[in-house]
Formats: sequence, C-alpha cells, structure tokens
Amino acid sequence: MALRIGMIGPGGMGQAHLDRIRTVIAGGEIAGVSDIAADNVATVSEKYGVTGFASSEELIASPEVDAIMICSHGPGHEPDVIAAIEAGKPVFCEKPLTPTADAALRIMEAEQKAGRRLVTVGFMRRFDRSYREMKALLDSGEVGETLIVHNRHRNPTVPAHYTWDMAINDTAIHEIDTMRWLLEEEIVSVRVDKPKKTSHRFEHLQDPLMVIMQSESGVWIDDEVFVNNQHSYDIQCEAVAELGTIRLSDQHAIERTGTLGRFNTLTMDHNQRFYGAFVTEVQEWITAAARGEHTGSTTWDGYAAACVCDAGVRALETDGPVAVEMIDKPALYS
Ligand code: ISE
Repeated sequence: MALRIGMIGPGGMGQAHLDRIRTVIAGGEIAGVSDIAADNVATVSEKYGVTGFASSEELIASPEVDAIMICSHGPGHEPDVIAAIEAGKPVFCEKPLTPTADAALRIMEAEQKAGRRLVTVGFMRRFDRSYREMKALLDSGEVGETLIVHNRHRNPTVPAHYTWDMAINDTAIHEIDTMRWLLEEEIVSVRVDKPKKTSHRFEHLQDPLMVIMQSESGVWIDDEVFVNNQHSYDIQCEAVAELGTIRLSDQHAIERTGTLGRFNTLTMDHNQRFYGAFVTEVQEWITAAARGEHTGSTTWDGYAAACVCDAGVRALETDGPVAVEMIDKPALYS
C-alpha cells in the first residue's frame, strides 16, 4: 500500500514535491493538505484532488495520513514537527528545521522521548549525484586528508524581503549542512567578511558576503554567498586534499556550439539545479518511511546547522571569528 502523505504548507516548494510524488516517485500518494492560508488549501486540494484539512493538527491526527511533509515557513515548523513525533508519524521537514537552536533542542527532546528517529530535514544536497561522488572519493582516502573546501553559492536575484541574516539562515545553511555531511565533523567557528557591495541589490543588503568556517579538525571552509549576481544559480564546490582536488563539474544539461562559440545553458534556480537531488531525497524518504526506517539528515543535523547559523548571524556584526556553541550529541543520533 502506498504511504499516505499529508502536506502542511504547500507553497512553491511543497507543490514541487507534490508534483514529483504524483509523477516520478514511487510508493507515496498525497492524502491531504493544510495551510494557515485557507484559500491556498482550497486551491491546492482542488488542483490535486485531495482532502483539504482545516488545520495542521487535524491533518497530523488523521487516520488517513501515515506520514507528514512540512513545507511551511521555518518559524512555524516546531509545533507541527513535535505533534507529528507525538503521533508517531515520520516527518519530512523542509530546511531550516527551526530558525533557532533552542527550538531544535525542543524537537530533539520530543524525539528522544519517542525513542526513535522520526524527523528528516530537507537538506537536498546530500542527495545530489555530484556531491555524493565527491564524498565517496574523499571517503575512499585516495586523495588523503581534506585541508580546504571552497564553496560558491550564487543566485540571480533575491526579493526585497531578503535580509542579510537570510544570507546565513536561508542561503549559506546549505553549505553549512553539506560541509558537516561531507567532512563528517562539526563546524566550530564562523567569521563573515564583507567585500565591496554590488550596486545591483536592494539598498539594505550587504551582498556579496564571504563566510569563513573552521571544522573541528581544522579544515578551512570558505563560502562566497552572492545572491544578486544577475545571471544564474551557480553552485560550486572544490575540496583541496593532500593528494588532489575534487571539484563539482559544471551542472549544465546541454552544451551548445555555434558561430559564437561553445557555451552552456545556465541553471536559474534550485529546482532546476537540484531537480535530481530533490527526486532522490523524497524517494528515499518515502521508501524508508514505508519500511519504518529513517533516512537523510536528522534532527541533530537540523540543530547543528541552526547552531552554526546562530554563530554566523552574530559574526555578521562581529570582527573576527565567533565560536559555535552546541550540546553534546545525544545517543539517539550517534
Ligand atoms: C533559498 O531558500 C534556497 O534554499 C536556495 O537554494 C538558495 O539558493 C537561496 O539563496 C535561498 O533563499
């Protein structure tokens, strides 16, 4: 029987997941949706022909729903994630798990009380083929120890409501999680440098930023966050190891040759660039949830990312590095 999924907050990201579940992913079906915006519930339930629940509480409690996907805004995640855990239902929660480390701690407490991992955080890069190949090669030991990782996270533009803490909490959080996963160690400090500003930005924004992090073993990680580059969604990563470097290749689907030369099609957003990663991420979650297993990043990963983000946001206003503070890892996540 297909896993019956209830979705909370089916906005742009949520509907992209609903479309994949309906068209390319096996083993899951949409049981219903809920949203704080009642008109969106009406629109989406009609579009997909599914039940519209009056509240997330009703959706989580419904006997017609086996598993929960949460795609609402980050500040609203905590009560729904905790309610899903208390109902004993697997939950896939879009990133960030919570906007603060304290809220993630409360989710970890609920999960520890339940005694099993029920929460998967939507850090999709862990499912990207190129990042996975990079990690497999680093893990093989062929190139020795990793010493430095260079990252670039560029967006064409961001909307006016994007504030500079979002450069950390919303944008750099991807590299924060990916680096913890790639290196299998925690990030211990964050510094933010502020280069010359692009003129192609909203006045309130410092863009680009250079986020400099250090891991427990001393790996030096940089992340250029440039969210108004005017041309493309450009994600780059290069690991410099003792015996070689490994770099994500260009992510274009086609290469065009003509009288002007040879060039690539650029990706413009995360849905284009990480399409395959999103499919794998949701497929692996559905397969695991149907078997009563856990997959992907845990509440601990959501918590650790929030701790690094907290330090990063403080680093925006601090000269020099800010130490990351976090509790010891509970046994459930070891
Ligand atoms: C957005 O929320 C994402 O997750 C995108 O991947 C990122 O590139 C963008 O900067 C964020 O605002």
